[in-house]
Amino acid sequence: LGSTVLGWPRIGPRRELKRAEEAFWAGRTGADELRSVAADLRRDSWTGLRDTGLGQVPGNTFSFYDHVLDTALAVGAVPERFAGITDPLERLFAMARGREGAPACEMTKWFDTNYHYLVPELSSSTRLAPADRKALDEFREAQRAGVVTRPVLVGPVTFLLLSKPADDAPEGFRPLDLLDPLVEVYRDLLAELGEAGVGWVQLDEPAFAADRTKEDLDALRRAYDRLAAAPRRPKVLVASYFGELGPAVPVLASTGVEGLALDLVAGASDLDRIGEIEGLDRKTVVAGVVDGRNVWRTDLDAALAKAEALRPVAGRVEVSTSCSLLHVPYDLDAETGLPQNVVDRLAFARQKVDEVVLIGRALHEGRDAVASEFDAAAALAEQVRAAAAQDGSVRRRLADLGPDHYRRGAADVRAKAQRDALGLPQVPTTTIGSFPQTGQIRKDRAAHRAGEIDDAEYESRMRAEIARVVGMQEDIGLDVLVHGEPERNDMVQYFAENLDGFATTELGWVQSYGSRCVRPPILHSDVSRPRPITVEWARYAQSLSDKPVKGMLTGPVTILAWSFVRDDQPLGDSARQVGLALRDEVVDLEAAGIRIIQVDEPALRELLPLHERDRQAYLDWAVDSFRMSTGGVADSTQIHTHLCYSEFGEVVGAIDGLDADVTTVEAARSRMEVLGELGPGVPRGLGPGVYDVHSPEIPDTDELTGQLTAALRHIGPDRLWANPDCGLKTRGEPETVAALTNLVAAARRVRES
Ligand code: THG
Ligand code: ZN
Repeated sequence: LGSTVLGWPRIGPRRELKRAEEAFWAGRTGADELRSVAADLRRDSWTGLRDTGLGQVPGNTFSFYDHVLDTALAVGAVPERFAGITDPLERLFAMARGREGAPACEMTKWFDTNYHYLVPELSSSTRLAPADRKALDEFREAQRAGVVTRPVLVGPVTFLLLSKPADDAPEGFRPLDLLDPLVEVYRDLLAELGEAGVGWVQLDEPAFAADRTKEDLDALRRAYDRLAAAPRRPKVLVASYFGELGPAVPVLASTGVEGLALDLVAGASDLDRIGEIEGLDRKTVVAGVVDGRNVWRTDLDAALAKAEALRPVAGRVEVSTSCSLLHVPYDLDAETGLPQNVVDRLAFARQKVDEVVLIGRALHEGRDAVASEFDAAAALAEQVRAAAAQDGSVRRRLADLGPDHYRRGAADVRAKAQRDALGLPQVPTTTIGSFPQTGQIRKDRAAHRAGEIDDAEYESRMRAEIARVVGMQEDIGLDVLVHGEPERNDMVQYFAENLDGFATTELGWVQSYGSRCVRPPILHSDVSRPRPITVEWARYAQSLSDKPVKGMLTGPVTILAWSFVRDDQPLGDSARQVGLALRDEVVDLEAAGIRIIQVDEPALRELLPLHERDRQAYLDWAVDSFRMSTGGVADSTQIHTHLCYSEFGEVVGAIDGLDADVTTVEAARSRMEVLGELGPGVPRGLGPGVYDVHSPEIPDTDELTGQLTAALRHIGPDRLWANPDCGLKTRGEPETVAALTNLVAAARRVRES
């Protein structure tokens, strides 16, 4: 096996795959061109990884969209509505993106990362069978390029645990019911790979890093006992990541698989009990000691010590990343604008591979063989540590905060003060914040970034756009306006660029879903706000209207959830620092005459820890940091928040805890069912989104009136708000105007009745 990495990014160092796919989808290019870009990317990945000196290169890490979708296609789990599409590429993209009469598969978050996968749909009638041969084809393709790879597939148990019952599945059907037939399919796939000369295959079972039932563990044992007994199979490496494996370690150790990969970054506690586990002495244990989720350089000696700790118990030890490198940018060397003291602390995917190779050599050849590299890395780390200054004033301010800083007046007292101050009608109409980003706005922002237009020119163009958007909202007749956010590229990146303690990258793209990428900012130091960020834009927008214009901010949890965060202090401490910086902004907005301030937390639920035992502590600091950011305003100032989902489950209590005066959520697709959950639990203003902004269809007034009327069955007219279910950034302008006009008409009808 040798030193290795569990996976590799696929979008291309310059987002080549994204460009090729979007050109193909738009009909500008054909499938051959797309396939050829993909083949080049695969070849470059394989040869590039081989040339680093890794002992083994992972295969099948490429994907046109998503590796869970690829696995569904490999085992024949194609929902009925796509079964008629014969062209494989067309079918893949139809499942991912939908087509006329066949809506796309649901997309959801890959564990606690910012990657999204497509949810397989299974039913008792799903005929599982080996279908496409992507893993095999790519193994052969790599072989032709001179590289022997270890094909990676999602393991059968995780595949089932991530699947959902198809709409037509019989009552009581559970995906896990298909374990035996699915394992038979994997046996066939393994046999094909074995016959083609594959030495090792990697089956990923990250579902076991979350809390699992005894039944799940039994399924794991049953699956791998059966797979281990398969004829003509390659050696099997079962990989888990994103946390400790806990009780799954002895289960896997007792099966006949040859290898086990452990995440010793997020799941280092697995080492505590490793000595008691029987059967590991017959296995290769892959020590995931280089963090695949974050961008910091590895403490090489500490990582080596973890790998060494496995030596007495494991048959053989190899070194790897904690998880696939899908979650980090390609190459630090491509960044030219980062400060040197930050660069000295960073490692992106390519740099992490070099670290794996070094630690692997230290493990097998002795530290002396790589002493100069280890010592140089340690010296640099020491130098960085010595130079790192804590921001004393931030820390003092945080230490001085008392309970009053987190607390506002009683909700009913605030409601009365706000009624008097704002004079809004019943069922007020508003939007979530962003308005369509026209091509011109994007061009203006790019020209400003490139220095082609100066600050004054940029500001005047953005002001013109704000004036246009405010005028448009006045014409439509909305009650609470927004400035439209033309100056923002992304709701997290924008704040990171304007706060001290964050760095932002030029090429640090990470796949979010399909062809969509984000550049997560890097939180490297204590956070503070050098100067007001949004205040002048908000003041200007408010000067144009007598109606309240909302101030718009991104909340501390979301800023952290969509950034690379510090690993030298608890996340809660970083959240409080961001919360304090936002508090200054909120207070300044109020002083500038802004009467309604929205602090969005769409990622509140995303960051929920995988293990139940960690959740309350998370929710406590999440709520605290939000309340700190909003706790500095008068009772008459109205605080809004927006959450991008409609199933609240374990976060209902926390949403109540945020104590926002108005909460807007997604609800259109669930026909207001969400109000059953939130209505009683959150006794303040509520804006259940009445139409789905992700669809280009224009909702008519009757339909919107129906949604509002349905909402009124759950909450009173004094608490209900009328709004779309998310920001309008990705919509076109004509449809936006039409939809909002109907929304205003619907709200008027409801008021009259
Ligand atoms: N911002 C950030 N992270 C996010 C989201 C976000 N993570 C979760 C969720 N939203 C992911 N959704 C998206 C939606 C659209 C895009 C990316 C993630 C997107 N990206 C552009 C692209 O790939 O072309 C690039 C955007 C840019 O120029 O910065 O469209 O909203 N931080
Ligand atoms: Zn939203």
